[in-house]
Amino acid sequence: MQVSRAAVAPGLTVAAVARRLGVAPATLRTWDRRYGLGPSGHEPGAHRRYSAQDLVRLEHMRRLVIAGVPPVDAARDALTAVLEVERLASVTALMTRPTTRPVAPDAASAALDESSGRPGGGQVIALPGASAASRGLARAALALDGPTCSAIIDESNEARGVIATWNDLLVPVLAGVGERWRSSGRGIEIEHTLTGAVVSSLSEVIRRLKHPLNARAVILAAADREQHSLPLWAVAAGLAERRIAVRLLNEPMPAASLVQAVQRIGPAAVLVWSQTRSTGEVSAVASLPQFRPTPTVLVGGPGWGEGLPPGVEPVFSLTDAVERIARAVGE
Ligand code: B12
Repeated sequence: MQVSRAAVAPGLTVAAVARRLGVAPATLRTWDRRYGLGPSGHEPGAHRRYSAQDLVRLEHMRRLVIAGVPPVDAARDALTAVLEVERLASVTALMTRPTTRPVAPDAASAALDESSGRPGGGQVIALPGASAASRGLARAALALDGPTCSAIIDESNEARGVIATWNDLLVPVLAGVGERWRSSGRGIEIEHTLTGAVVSSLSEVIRRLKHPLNARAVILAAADREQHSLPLWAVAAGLAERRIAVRLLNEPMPAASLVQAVQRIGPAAVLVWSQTRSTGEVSAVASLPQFRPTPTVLVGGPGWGEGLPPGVEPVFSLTDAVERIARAVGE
């Protein structure tokens, strides 16, 4: 569709578009030169001004490139896509808003910068052997682009299910981001972006479960002082796909509160996650198998050491956890 130029005049400069999209001005010039994604109404001698329609196209291009689509294909799509009226309206509103600080211009430019000839611009998350989707997700996380991260995860959940999404798309990126932090001490903001997107996408799967099959409850809990909880979200979503509902206690759970929760709810299964050695306290789970009716008590994560108490069993993967819990509730 076309938009009246008068409605959006005078349009945005290269610098303003670059700030709004979080890409380098040089990248915009490259996209213009190589793919014809420049200001559509540009007249010789006049200043270059981007219209709302141009901005929607560029935003589309940026999303595709971050998602791992080769720029030449992304540009073809951006030039031929039919632009939605609502999108155009919201971008037109964006253009009239006072300029705000860009979202992580450095990271976004680094992720998208073609002009340097160096994808990633030196700011990369190492993902040896990872899929194109994982690389796209890492780029979006590096650009602190939560909505694009969620869109990539949602798409994979839809197409391949939660377990494959977790194992093949998410684990490599989480490990890569963690490794980047370990080796450089940098990137907590990337971990937070990714965490938000993972939780939002997995919540969506969990929310869709309307009529669970399990009569008895399942409790998934983070260990005491444990802030890592993403694997619990993955288990909850994996079980939701099997129509099994859970009580998810994803914040650090003091040992006494966990005991009270199990006593009160009487679950068929309990899974406690510990990511780090400092939180894998076996005494916190020792009394759980003694409640009646006896729950299946499972612990998962690298935080648990040797010597688990009687009646407490380790699980080693998402598939393992989902299968064991499904069996415990009789599904
Ligand atoms: C996201 C993240 C965070 C987020 C957590 C948000 C949330 N709500 O979960 C935030 C930013 C809060 C955070 C904080 C911290 N984090 Co952190 N974090 C991570 C990161 C990137 C992913 C965590 C995750 O979900 N892992 C799950 C999967 C991806 O990884 P995995 O457990 O290694 O997977 C193995 C097994 O568990 C199994 N597996 C995989 N999936 C599943 C699923 C199930 C159900 C089962 C049973 C098994 C299983 O297979 C894998 C191969 O063996 C990791 C990196 C990493 N490699 O894990 C660091 C990491 C865990 N964090 C780390 C650290 C040090 C911290 C902090 C102490 C410091 C910091 N970086 O800020 C703080 C404080 C944490 C605390 N007190 O609890 C270290 C831990 C080092 C250690 N061994 O003790 C890691 C490993 C980063 C690193 N490489 O150094 N973190």
